[in-house]
Order: sequence, then structure tokens, then C-alpha cells
Amino acid sequence: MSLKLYFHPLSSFCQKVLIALYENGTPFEPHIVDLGNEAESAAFKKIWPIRKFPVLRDETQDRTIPESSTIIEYLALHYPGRVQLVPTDADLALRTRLQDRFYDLYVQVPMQKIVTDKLRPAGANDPHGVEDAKKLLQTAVGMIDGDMATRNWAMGDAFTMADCAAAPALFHANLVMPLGDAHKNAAAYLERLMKRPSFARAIEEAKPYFAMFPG
Ligand SMILES: N[C@@H](CCC(=O)N[C@@H](CS)C(=O)NCC(=O)O)C(=O)O
Repeated sequence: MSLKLYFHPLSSFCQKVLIALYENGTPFEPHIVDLGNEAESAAFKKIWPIRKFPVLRDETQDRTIPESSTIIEYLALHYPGRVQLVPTDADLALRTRLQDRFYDLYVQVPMQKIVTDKLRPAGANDPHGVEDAKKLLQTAVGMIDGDMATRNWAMGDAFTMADCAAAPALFHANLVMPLGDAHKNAAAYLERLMKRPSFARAIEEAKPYFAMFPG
């Protein structure tokens, strides 16, 4: 098989790429990386010294592709499928990338900050950073709630890369800061995302690892 994905099922950025692969039934060889295991972590660092997953390896083209958005764009370019996750129209693609960046930078990143702070050793917490992250997440979720009053998916009617980013971002954000009644449109969008078979499958596969998610 030409495509190998280095990932972990519990990682939200990895779930984003899994959704893209499952949407189009793209064949790939899964390589689960346990970063807590020194040998696995060192081996993964040789592939991508930044040591963050997901990373895609395409043996046919001898290319290593890190970064979730770049992986999805790479798949759309070299392994296109029935579901066009990156629109061919240049301006629509630009808007899709903006939505993708929005979910990554203003939902996933602050959500990660809140979650990973719980994993820090006693005395090494960053309460100011966590407060800033909560404010940013609150602002972002408010904007999403407004947008989703009139949209089915992040870009409107078509399911795109932006929805691949939104699904795990909102799923985990909802765990750390429940969307509740104050954000009914965002909550309804998350429900639609959770019913999408590609994301439902990614969540099902992450379930055996849920206990590792800090409470
Ligand atoms: N910008 C990267 C972010 C990837 C990322 O933050 N991955 C996390 C897991 S969700 C990771 O590898 N964390 C391990 C670590 O930082 O030690 C992307 O879009 O792929």
C-alpha cells in the first residue's frame, strides 16, 4: 500500500485527517504512534522532527507530508475521490481554507491548551494562558453559532475540509466547555457532524482510548 498514516486515534488533528480518508474510502496503512513510548517517539521524530501527528507517508512518490490541512490538500490533489473536500474553484477553495484555519487555530488550539494544562505537573500550570484560551474559544464558538444559523456544513451545502477540521474541534471543545443552550446552532452542527459516518467511525475507533482524555 502506498499511503501510510502515522497517527493516534485519540488525537483531534489525526481524527481530522481520518475523516478525509474515510470520506473517500482512500486505502492507507494505519501506524498508531504511542508518544509515551520512548522508542516509538524517537522513531517518529526521525520521520518528522517536530514530533506532532498526523504525518502521511506516500511511498509511491517518496514524500512525507505533515500537517493535517496539507495532508488533506495532498490527498485531494493526488488521491481525489467522490467527495471533493477542497473545491476546485479558487475563491471557494480560499474560503474553505479560511474556515479550516479558523477551526484549527481558534477552536482546536485553545481547546488543546485547556486540556494539556491538566496534564502538566503540579506547579507548572499556566492559569493565565488557560483563561486566555477559554476567552478565545468562547469568542470562536459564538461566531460559529452565528454562522451555523443558516448553514448545514461549514461552507454551506457541501461537506469540505472545513468540516473535517470542525468535527473533532467542536467535539472536544464541547467536552471542555459545553456548547449548551447558549449555542444551539453550533450544538446542532456538532450533532450533524457526529452522525456523519466518517466522523462516527473515527470516534468509535477512539473510544478504547477515551480514558486517557484528562477529565
Ligand atoms: N498543526 C498541526 C498540529 C498537530 C498537533 O498538534 N498534534 C498533536 C495531537 S492532536 C500532537 O502531535 N501532540 C503531541 C505533542 O505535542 O507532544 C496539524 O494540523 O497537524
